[in-house]
Amino acid sequence: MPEFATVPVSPLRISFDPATASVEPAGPVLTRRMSSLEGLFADQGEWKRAVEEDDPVVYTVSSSPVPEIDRELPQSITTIRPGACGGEFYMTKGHQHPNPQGEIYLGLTGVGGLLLFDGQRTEWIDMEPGVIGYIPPHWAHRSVNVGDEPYSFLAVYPGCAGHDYQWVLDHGMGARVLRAPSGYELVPYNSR
Ligand code: S6P
Ligand code: ZN
Repeated sequence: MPEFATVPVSPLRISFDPATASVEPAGPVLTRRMSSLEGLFADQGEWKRAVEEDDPVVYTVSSSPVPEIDRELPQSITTIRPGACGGEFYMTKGHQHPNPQGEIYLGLTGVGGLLLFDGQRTEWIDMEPGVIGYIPPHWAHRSVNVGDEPYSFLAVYPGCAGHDYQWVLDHGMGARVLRAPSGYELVPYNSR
């Protein structure tokens, strides 16, 4: 018998309902409203106005019951609502994994993008249903909904990876994703 650090999870069949952005069987569900994205949108005045008006939900993260522990491979489905704040598309907070590990995303519904930043280089991967975006170790990552319907994707990552949100507050993401006549445009992070 192999030795497990903790009690192992049983094999699972997990289904996703795009209409409710939920998974079954369900694990933790995280709802991020505008107020939890302080300091991330360039237009802080517009961010404050949105928080005071109705503090809209920007995204949800529905996790399976697989825990974030060593040797396990947790999964979650993020659904970002359509919208923008000061012309900047709705997005996730963004983070780096302090225990550097690769991660994969699979586009499920809508259109969005995966913004990656390693402290020097910025990369952008267009995401749509059926596209796999690969996040190498050490790259901070943020997801953005650039469409007019919910954008959802599956994330699969090692349970030992951890999440560092302060790194993005300290270093930015290299670029911002703005509404543009052609759909969207990437501009340098500190240009606004
Ligand atoms: C976890 C993975 C995703 C994000 C989710 C929300 O490693 O990258 O499940 O947690 O998309 O983004 P954030 O930046 O708020 O954690
Ligand atoms: Zn991640």
